Amino acid sequence: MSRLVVVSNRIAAFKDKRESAGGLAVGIMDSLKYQGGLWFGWNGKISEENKSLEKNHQDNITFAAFSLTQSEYDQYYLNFSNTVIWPAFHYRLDLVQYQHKDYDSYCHVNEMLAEQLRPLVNEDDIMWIHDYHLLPFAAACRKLGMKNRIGFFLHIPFPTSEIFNALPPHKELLEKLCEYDLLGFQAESDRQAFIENLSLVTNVENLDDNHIKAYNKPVTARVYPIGVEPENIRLLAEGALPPKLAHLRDKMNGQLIISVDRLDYSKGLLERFQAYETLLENYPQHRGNIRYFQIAPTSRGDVQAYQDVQHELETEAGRINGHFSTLEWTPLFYLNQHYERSLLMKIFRHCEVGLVTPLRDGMNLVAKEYVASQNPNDPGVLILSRFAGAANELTSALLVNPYDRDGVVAALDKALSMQLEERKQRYQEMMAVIKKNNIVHWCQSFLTDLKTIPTKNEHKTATA
Ligand code: GDG
Repeated sequence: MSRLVVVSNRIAAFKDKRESAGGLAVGIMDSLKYQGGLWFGWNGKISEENKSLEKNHQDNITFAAFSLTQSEYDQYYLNFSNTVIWPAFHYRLDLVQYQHKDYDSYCHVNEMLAEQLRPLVNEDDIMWIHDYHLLPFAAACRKLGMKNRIGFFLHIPFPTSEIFNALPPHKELLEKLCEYDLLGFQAESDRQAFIENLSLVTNVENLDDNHIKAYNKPVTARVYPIGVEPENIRLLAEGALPPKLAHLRDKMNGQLIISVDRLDYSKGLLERFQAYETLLENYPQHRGNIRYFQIAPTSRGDVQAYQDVQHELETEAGRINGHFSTLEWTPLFYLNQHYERSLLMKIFRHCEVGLVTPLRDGMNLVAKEYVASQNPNDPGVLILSRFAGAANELTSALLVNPYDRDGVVAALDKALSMQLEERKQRYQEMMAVIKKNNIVHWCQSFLTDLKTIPTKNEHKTATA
């Protein structure tokens, strides 16, 4: 059996326990264990001298981690990946700061990584590359003569042409993406946006539904909505709350609203705080009876736009609490901290409403985790942004437009007063999808396609 080689910006630490790793890391690790293989990624360290790979072997998997120099970290990671691609792909051109030298570094790092990886890859290995830091990775591998089957999964949205065209290297990026054999997207809208962008810059031949030919290269572009591990989440969520928290929950009468996000401007945290404020303003019957918990661990704290949103949230949380708090009641708990995964799932289960309102999101796993954590006999209600990929599957959530404050407020009021029958019905409909499209299904369908689609080489031979 051919081995699987996974390449991602960050590598899961080989010592990560299964219970504490997120679903994505678990899904990939399970595929690697089954097939045997290699996980290649950044160890999160910055080092000027040490360019040798940090290697570990465990459970049939070799972990090979590289470090970045300070200038690679600044230009490839902070600037081009996180101050150009991330904001643009989340429709925030106002936050894009493009410089040629950052794009050059981005391509250079991709080439350097391909060179480091090449000696570790066998001819018949299949390669699965993850996310927006590595758009040109297959092109870099092809330049080195590597003929392996290479697939790519984009975890974030793919923007429409009005946005994508604003990126100076947009044509080059599209051509480089066509060096992959398989391109995976979270949602049909992302796949369509990619094809539309491609059609504007080159001739695209439709071979059949998902197979196209562009720049004379065959590419398969398909949708694979990422999932979670519902059974594992259920087990974590069912466990007892730590005693202090259980005591706190008992003391807190009334209903709880929970949101969990990396602290990121794409998640719509500020708009959410404002919607909560309007709820308290317009529906005074909820005052004193509800509490909203926002867990938002700092993310990409070196990027200015992330520091800005963090300050804005602190100000807003203080202002809202200052306005509405009483001696007995605090309406909003803003927790800028990271919590253990197993605790998060328990917290989800104890909260009556899951409020997930990103302005734009590839999928949003929190929405699925919230539902999978619920007690089937007394489930909470999910409020979900229609701009999250998850909204395509979780159609029984209360779907909202996060830019429509009054709409979010009305959904909050509806969720807080929803009867058990309706909550159960919606929960069951969402669980059916979550169970079917779980993380194992996601890994397996991507890898089955990657192993079976005609590759660029086979296609050349067949058409020669
Ligand atoms: C990208 C795409 C796509 C959050 N806080 C804590 C914590 N988390 C966990 C959540 C969830 C994960 O992080 C976040 O996943 P999301 O999907 O919600 O969002 P991104 O991080 O932006 O992920 C996204 C995803 O890739 C997968 O393809 O869905 O659209 O943007 O699992 O639970 N985990 C722990 N402590 C925290 O404080 N342990």
